Amino acid sequence: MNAHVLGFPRIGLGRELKWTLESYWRGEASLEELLSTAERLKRRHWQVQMQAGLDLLPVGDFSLYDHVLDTVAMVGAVPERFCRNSAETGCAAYFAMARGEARSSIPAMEMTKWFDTNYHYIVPEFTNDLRFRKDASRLLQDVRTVKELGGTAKPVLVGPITFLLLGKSMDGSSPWIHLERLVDVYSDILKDISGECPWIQIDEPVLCSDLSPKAHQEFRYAYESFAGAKGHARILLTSYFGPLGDNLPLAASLPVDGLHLDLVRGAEQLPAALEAMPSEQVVSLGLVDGRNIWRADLDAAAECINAAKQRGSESKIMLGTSCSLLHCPVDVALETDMDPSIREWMAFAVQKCDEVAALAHFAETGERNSLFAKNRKALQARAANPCAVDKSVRARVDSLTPKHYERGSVFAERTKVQSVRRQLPLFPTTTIGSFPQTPEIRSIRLGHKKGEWTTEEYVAAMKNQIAEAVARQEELGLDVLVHGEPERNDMVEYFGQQLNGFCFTSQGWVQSYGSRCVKPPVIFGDVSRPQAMTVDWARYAQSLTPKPMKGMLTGPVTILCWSFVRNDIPRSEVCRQIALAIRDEVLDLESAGLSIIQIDEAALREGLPLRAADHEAYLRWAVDCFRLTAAGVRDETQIHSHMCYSEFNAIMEWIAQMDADVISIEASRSGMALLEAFRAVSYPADVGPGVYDIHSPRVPSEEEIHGLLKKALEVVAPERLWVNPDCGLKTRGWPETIASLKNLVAAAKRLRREYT
Ligand code: THG
Ligand code: ZN
Repeated sequence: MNAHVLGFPRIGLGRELKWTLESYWRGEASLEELLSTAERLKRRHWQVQMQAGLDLLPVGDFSLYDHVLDTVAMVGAVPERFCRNSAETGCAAYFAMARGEARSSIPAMEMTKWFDTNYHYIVPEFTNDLRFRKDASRLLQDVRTVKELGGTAKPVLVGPITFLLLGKSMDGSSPWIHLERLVDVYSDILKDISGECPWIQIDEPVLCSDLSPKAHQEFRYAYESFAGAKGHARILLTSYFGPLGDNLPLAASLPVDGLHLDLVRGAEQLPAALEAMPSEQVVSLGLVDGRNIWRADLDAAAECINAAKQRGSESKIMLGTSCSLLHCPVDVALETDMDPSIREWMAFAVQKCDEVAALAHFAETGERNSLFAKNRKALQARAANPCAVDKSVRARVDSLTPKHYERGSVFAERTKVQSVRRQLPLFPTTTIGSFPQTPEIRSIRLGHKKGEWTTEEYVAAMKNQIAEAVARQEELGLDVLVHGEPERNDMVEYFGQQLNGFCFTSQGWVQSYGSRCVKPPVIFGDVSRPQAMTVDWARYAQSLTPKPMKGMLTGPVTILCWSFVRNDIPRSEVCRQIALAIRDEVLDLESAGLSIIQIDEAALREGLPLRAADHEAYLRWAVDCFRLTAAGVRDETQIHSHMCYSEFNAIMEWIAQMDADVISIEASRSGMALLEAFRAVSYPADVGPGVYDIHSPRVPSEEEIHGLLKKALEVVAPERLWVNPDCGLKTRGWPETIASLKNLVAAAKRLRREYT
């Protein structure tokens, strides 16, 4: 029986990778120190898996920054701008691709969300003249290390079709023109490693998305080529993040030795898949959820194993996680502060290895070991927990009527009575919400958390920070101000900490991109709001200035997407509960005198299902939940929203249906291209297309911002256009923030002169 995980979290139990990377980037740690930390982490992770009793150890799942970027490096698909300085190879070029090269102002490669997760990958860039060159040295080295440790290595590669479909063409040429050469490079790599490994895992999560006939054809070409290159090794083709659906006939007919199925999100596909797969092919059952933190229902998983066994010999089965464990935290044993009765319901990466091993043992012997009993007991306790159900919350959701989702009047009417508009100039300037989270701010929050600061001291220190941020904005001449969010660690965690139904890990870090991590809250019970969450800070900030201050909230869909969510009721139901809690906060802010309230839905696009056929159902409830939070206010109150990532052209109609008065979006990196979508649906309300990229410390010139605004005006009417950066500024420093905002205000002023 082959038991395996598709990948292990790489950030480390104590986020060692993060600390070493950041100190290396600051020039404090040497390359040797960085690499030795990486080596230590890899070995530790293999050891954890060996101790759990897993047979195949993934190699190549670890990365110093991102596994898609590793693939770029492995196949030599390095964009031209990083090749000029031939002295800079290896790590320097690698990190230049990830983070840009400040000295020579070479911009980084773009990053975007990995399917519908909160993880970001580096987007491969394709040009007509791109050349490939194999570099599999790291992979080979790791294979050898695993051998030394006494394990069996299973190299993990991002598949060529997924690689091409995730990349972007920089010159209009089709990425498919590279397939043949790319397949040659992969074949070469397979030849290098096939002698050393019984199995090679090739990840093609795009198999769980809508594929064109062209993609189907290219799949066949690639995997038929690999069949000739793999030697004695066997190829495990993995699908994950959903069922194969209409790609099942394709996947089951490719000449691969094994096929991995996500049986957490695609539980229902098992019978059809078993039917479709050739009898000699191995099925890898992805039964342990790689994306959530709940203990597995091992008895239910055992049913699937029994069904798969009926197909014949048990050697035709592998046991695994649904997807890589990259998306879950490392070890629940560290959570010593958590209510132990709730902690009992959870399994992080280390515990999931044990679950996979227990299932493999069952598949082999028919025996349910002690972990089965343990999980059964925990699941029963969880189901019976009184905290999971709050009758008043359920009743409130049940009593909702269509009018709870409707503002008093349509935008055209509201805009006439929104007094804040009379106060604002043409092209009003604002920021998205957060200002730099300085070391000082972090240390104030930490001091308070540790009890070193009294609450009074903490509040006073935070008020100072807010006052400073307000003063800076007034000095800059911004029109609509924000308080800067110094009190917030994370835009989701902050709200979760104040809501019922949530609990928190202290070490449950999950990689977001590079060295950056998030610590998603856990939603285990019905959600409600015991008291106001942001009103005191907002009221204080407004009291400091005659200019309008925005009340800043995170929307329900984003809170949902960036949490670990209970799996005993539908996500849409959880989202509606959150929406009601935020709605109450919106109304409290309004009563406190805030005339503008921003409800961010940074993650709305990311939550979009991978299959177009599922889009409408999701968008219906997601947009409804946003409307539910906003619809209680008077016409006079202006509702703003912000969304990250620009790829939402396809869902513009739905964005219009959110019915916000002002929406700000990321746009600078696409040179305002996405605004065309706003024209296409004749978007009725105000738009603030981001005029500079906050992901880089680069200061945009007034000229450049002015140019982007002129471009925006080709699509957006002057009286509808706002001026703001792409996103919040929490990861930036003050010097570049001030310099950039100065130019932003100057560009807006120049435009005003031109228009009056
Ligand atoms: N919160 C959550 N998810 C997110 C974002 C967020 N996903 C998308 C986007 N924003 C990702 N961006 C970031 C930016 C910065 C950080 C994490 C994700 C970050 N993290 C700190 C770190 O790794 O040092 C830890 C956070 C902390 O100090 O509390 O800086 O905003 N949920
Ligand atoms: Zn954003």
